[in-house]
Amino acid sequence: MECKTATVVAVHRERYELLMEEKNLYGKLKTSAFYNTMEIVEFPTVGDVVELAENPTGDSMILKVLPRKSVFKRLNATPGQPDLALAANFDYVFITMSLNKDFHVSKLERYLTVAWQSGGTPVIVLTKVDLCEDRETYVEQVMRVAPGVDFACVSSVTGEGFEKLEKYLGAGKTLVLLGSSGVGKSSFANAVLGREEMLTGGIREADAQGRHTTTYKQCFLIPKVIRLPGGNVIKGGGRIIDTPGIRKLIVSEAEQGMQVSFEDVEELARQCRFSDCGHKTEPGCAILAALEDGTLDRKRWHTYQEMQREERFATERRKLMEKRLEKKMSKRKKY
Ligand SMILES: Nc1nc2c(ncn2[C@@H]2O[C@H](COP(=O)(O)OP(=O)(O)OP(=O)(O)O)[C@@H](O)[C@H]2O)c(=O)[nH]1
Ligand SMILES: [Mg+2]
Ligand SMILES: [Zn+2]
Repeated sequence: MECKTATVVAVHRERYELLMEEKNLYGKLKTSAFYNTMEIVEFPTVGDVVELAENPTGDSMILKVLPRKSVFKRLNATPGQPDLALAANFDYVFITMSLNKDFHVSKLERYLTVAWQSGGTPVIVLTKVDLCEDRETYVEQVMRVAPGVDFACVSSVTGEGFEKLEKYLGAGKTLVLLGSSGVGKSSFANAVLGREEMLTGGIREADAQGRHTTTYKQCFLIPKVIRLPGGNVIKGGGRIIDTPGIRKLIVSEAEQGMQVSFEDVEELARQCRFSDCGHKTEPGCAILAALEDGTLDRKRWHTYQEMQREERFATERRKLMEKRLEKKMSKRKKY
C-alpha cells in the first residue's frame, strides 16, 4: 500500500469521505494510530488533510492528520474527551445569524471570539433579509460589537446581498458556515451551489428556533459561475463547508480570540490601578468606572466574564487530561 494525502469532505459516524485530487474515496481510522496511543491525537474533521494508505478495493486507512492552518474547536460535553473540531483549514468563518429572534449581540460576541481564535477571518452573514423590515437596527448593533468585520445582509430566497460576499467565494479559498440551527446555513450553501445539495428544514415559527436539519458537516466545491436565486450571476470556484447548528457555543481555547474581539475590555482592564484588580470594589478600577459612565456595556462585560470562566475551565480540564496521560505513560515505562 502506498502513502498518500487526501482532504476530508464529510464525516459520517466512523467513516470519512475523502477527496484525492478529483477522486472520491472512503476512509477509516487506523486503530493503533488513533485509539491505542499514548498521545493526545487530533481526530480528522472536515477540511483536514490526512495521510492515508489507499485501498483500491475498500475503505482506505487514515494514518494521521496533517498540521492545520486553521481549526474551529468547541468544548466536548463528555468529560475526559478531547475538544471537538468542527472544521479545519478554512480561510473565512461565515458567522450566520438570521435577522429575527435568533439575533443576539452576546451570541455574536461569542462567535467572533472563536472565529478569531480559529485562525480564519470572520465575516458576518445576516440571513433572511427578505423577512426583515428594520435591518438598520441590526446592522448598527453589528457595527458596534464588530467594528472592521465585514458583513452582508442576504436572502437565500431572492438572492439579495450575495454579491457583497463574492470576494470570499473564489478559487483557492474555503469558507465555513457557523451558526444556530434554522438560521439558514444550508439554504445559503444551496444558493451558492445552485442546487438543493443540503436538506433544509422548516422552523417553528412560534419561537423562531431551528430543528437541527443538518446532522453532519460536509464540504462542497462551489461552481466557477454562481447563478443565484433571482437570476444574478457572480464568480465562485472556492469551497464551502456546511455544519450542523450549534446549540450553545462553549469556548475551549479562546485566549487569542478574546484579545481581538474584546480588545476594548482588555485595554480598560490594563488601566486599573492594581494589576491584579478583581474589578469588584477596588479603588481606581477602570472597568467599574466605564460600567458606571456607560462606556462599557454591562451585557458585554457579563459575556466577557462568562467566556473567561469557560476558557479557564477548559484549560484546567486540558491540564488534567495531560497529567493523567503522563501518569499512564510513566506506569508503562516501569514494566
Ligand atoms: N424567507 C427566507 N427563509 C429562509 C432563508 N434562508 C433559510 N430560510 C428558511 O429557514 C429554514 C431553515 O433553513 P436551513 O437552511 O435548513 O437552516 P440551517 O441553518 O441549515 O439549520 P440546521 O441545519 O438545523 O443547522 C428553512 O425553512 C428555510 O427555507 C431566507 O433567506 N429567507
Ligand atoms: Mg443545515
Ligand atoms: Zn479593575
